[in-house]
Amino acid sequence: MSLISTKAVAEHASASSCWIIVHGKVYDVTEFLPEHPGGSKIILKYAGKDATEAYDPIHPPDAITTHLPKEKHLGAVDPNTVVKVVKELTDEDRKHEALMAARPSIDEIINLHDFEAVAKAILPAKAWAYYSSASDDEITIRENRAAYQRIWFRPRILRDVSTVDWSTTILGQRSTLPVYISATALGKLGHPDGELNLTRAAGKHGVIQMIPTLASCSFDEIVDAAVPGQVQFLQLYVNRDREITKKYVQHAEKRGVKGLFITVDAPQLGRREKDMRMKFVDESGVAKVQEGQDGVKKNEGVARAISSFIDPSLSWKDIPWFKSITNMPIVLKGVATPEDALLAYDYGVQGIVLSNHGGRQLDTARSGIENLIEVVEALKTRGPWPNPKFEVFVDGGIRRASDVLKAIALGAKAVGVGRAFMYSFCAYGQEGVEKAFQIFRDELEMNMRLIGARSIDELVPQMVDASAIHSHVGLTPADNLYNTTCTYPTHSGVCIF
Ligand code: 173
Repeated sequence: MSLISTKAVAEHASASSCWIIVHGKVYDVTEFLPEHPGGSKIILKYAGKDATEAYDPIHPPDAITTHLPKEKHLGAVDPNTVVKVVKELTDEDRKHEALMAARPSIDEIINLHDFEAVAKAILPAKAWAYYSSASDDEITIRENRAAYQRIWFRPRILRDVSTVDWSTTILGQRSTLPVYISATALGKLGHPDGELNLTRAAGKHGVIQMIPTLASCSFDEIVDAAVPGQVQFLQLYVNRDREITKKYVQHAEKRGVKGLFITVDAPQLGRREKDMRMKFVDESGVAKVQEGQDGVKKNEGVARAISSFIDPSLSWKDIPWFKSITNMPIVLKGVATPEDALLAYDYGVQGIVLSNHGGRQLDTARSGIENLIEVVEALKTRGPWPNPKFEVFVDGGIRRASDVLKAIALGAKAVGVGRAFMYSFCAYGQEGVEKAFQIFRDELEMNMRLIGARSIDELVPQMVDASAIHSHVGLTPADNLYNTTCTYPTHSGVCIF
């Protein structure tokens, strides 16, 4: 195929004929304009030009090649016609650079909340809004923290805790921590290497990463970045076109993925209002007046705009089909009741994640840790507990090893952490994620000694008092250590928290 000059591309710079360049390839997106989930306006901004930089944080590299019909793939750009332009820094880029330079040194980070505070300070407003937002009044996201504070320890003493071991297995795979990296979408909004920060850190430290369907990096990039023997799971959003899902799942299995986590709590995405408001604020922070003009619904933030492929008709009837297309263990992510936990068990999947999607879906849904207690009781009706054939995981709000230990004492096999790891790489890249693992290790060692548990299987329900867990009103202590009690390090005399 002959090469296409940038001049030829520039001739197609309108809605009636719109060509764009992504990663050195030219695409005719004219007919796709009205279908683009993010609206036509954003594409038209790059009509006749190279759109790679805008494309990259939001789409995996293969999104355009898989979604645009082959005949619209026009060919490669003639590299001799490409004028290298030095990228002009926007005000936002400059601000981000200055804030990154003013970050506290990573040595000053001592707990996982600190990463969040730095991420909040340094992230572009859109990225922070997307990552931190939760649905409606954000009651559930707060409850995810508060619930752990309604559980108290009953520590045992004099048990010779000179050595403690927190390693475990998750779906039969070794893990150095009783914590896995849960899926979070769009990693490049927060760091140019996106999810690869997690992969690299996880490979180095023997932690399991769950690869998100909606990662900014492509699935293959993430698998390619793993070291030999590194364990990865896949989080799955089920496509309306089941052939696409089948291919994706089977490709993942072929590439060595060891577990399939099907998200079951998002037939429609929750309204994350922080994210929704961002849509209509332009770079200068001024609200746009003619909102909705480009076909993007007013109430759609980044996530909703790219989630239309998710199939709301997904049902229990699909489970046998999933079992027929893969031999990977299947885990349902987003279970919230004992009724559904028992259905999952009876449908023969290998586990469940008790999750409310980080508070981003149904607001005032209960926390995973609260549901765990009822779910374990229900599962005991199906045979001896713990059941080697069925693992229960919990995610949402976990920021401390003490949270992890509470969940395990109450019957969780391991816990998922999403945002905290993401914030650690937004703030400090791979090194940040490694530091987050180190914080977990330090806290696990200390807490296990103080509880009197030398290994994960010595964590038993008698070590916690969860009698207040169902009490949703009253004097739940605010999680305000990081707001009021401690003072944050200053850098160059400026406290950025
Ligand atoms: O929570 C999310 O933001 C999420 O799961 C998602 C779903 C679809 C598109 C992007 C993100």
